[in-house]
Amino acid sequence: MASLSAALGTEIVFAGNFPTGYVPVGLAEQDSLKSLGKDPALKVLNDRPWNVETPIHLLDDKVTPAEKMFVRNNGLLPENIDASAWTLAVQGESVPEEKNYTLAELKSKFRQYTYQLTLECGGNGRGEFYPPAEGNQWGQGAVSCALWTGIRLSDLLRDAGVKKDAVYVGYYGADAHLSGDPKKESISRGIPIEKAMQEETLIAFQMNGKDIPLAHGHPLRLVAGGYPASVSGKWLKTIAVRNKVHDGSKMESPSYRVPIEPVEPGERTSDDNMRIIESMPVKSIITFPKSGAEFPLGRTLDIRGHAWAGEESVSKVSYSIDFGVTWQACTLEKPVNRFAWQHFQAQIKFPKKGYYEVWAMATDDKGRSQPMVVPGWNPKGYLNNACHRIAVKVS
Ligand SMILES: Nc1nc2c(c(=O)[nH]1)N[C@H]1C(S)=C(S)[C@@H](COP(=O)(O)O)O[C@H]1N2
Ligand SMILES: [Mo]
Repeated sequence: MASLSAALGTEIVFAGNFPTGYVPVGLAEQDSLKSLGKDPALKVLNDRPWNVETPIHLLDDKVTPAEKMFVRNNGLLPENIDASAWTLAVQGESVPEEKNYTLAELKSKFRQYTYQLTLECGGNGRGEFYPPAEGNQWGQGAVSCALWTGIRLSDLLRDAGVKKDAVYVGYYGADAHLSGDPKKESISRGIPIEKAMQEETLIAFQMNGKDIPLAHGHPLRLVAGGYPASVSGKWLKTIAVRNKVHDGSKMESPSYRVPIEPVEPGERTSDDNMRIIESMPVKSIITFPKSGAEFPLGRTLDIRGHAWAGEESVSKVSYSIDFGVTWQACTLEKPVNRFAWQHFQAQIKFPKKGYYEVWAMATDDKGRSQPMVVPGWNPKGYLNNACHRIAVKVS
């Protein structure tokens, strides 16, 4: 009992009431975060499958470190991965014949590239929809922007040969379905052939200069920035070049689809009124200070954060301290490469003591801005890009 208290950093007040062998929830969460290589301040939304969210103030780094990267699994984390025996198959109707590559071949045969790529879960922000949409109730922390190193998917496809009728590229990973049934896929999504052919679409084997961590797809992962992160298949085993829209698990409606014509909150809609999400919408987060910051009147507050806009770039970020009535421009950096998030900052002076909120609003290069309120309700709660806001107390 003393060691449990020590591990929790405080006395367990009703420890005498424990059933034998009981593991306090507080410790179980710490242990699981540690086993995933995560910062103990990340939030476990679900442990079967693993869904772990990053508090926004921990996304302050320009390049998201592994220990602060959110985890979104649909199935079971693969075990006993042997990278030295790993192979990738390229198959499907639109290749002349199936071709297999060892991981070592992929690394030696093709040129390697490194890009910083924003990966945002399509359901990021779901928790703000009302009535609640089914699924993990994410806050706004299911986003990352790490450095990914690998080969271009386009180089691999050219090597394997792609027929003229190719329209889509699907992935299959090594993670088992939650039921353990080997005939079921946990998730098998994909991207249009044009997205597959983009320079920045990678078959990656490194993240932030090291082997990809297990939770993020070791030893091989498809990475396609700007699209919902669900298309970036982890533990990649197979690439399927399809002559029709890929039909793997979670490609069907309503998964990763949104209504074409708006629907009443809480209402279902027909499958013909649903489209597959491609580019993610414009969005921004204030990563410093942490919401709830308090500081003395007369000082300026330096805020900073990141903004991204799916396949577009961000042209402007503004902030408001008066609940959206007036807006001032932030300083905005260019992305290090296409599909990387952009950093913004501003120095804010407050007129008097009291409670404020700082709101941030990004605009993409097509002139589209983030909405101040939660956007169109949809059955699965995707694409909530409402302005992020933090509380500030000037005393
Ligand atoms: N094989 C496989 N790939 C996957 C998933 C999965 O469950 N299995 N989840 C997808 C979803 S929905 C998201 S949001 C991202 C999460 O990436 P991360 O866990 O590396 O942050 O991985 C995607 N790739
Ligand atoms: Mo996701």
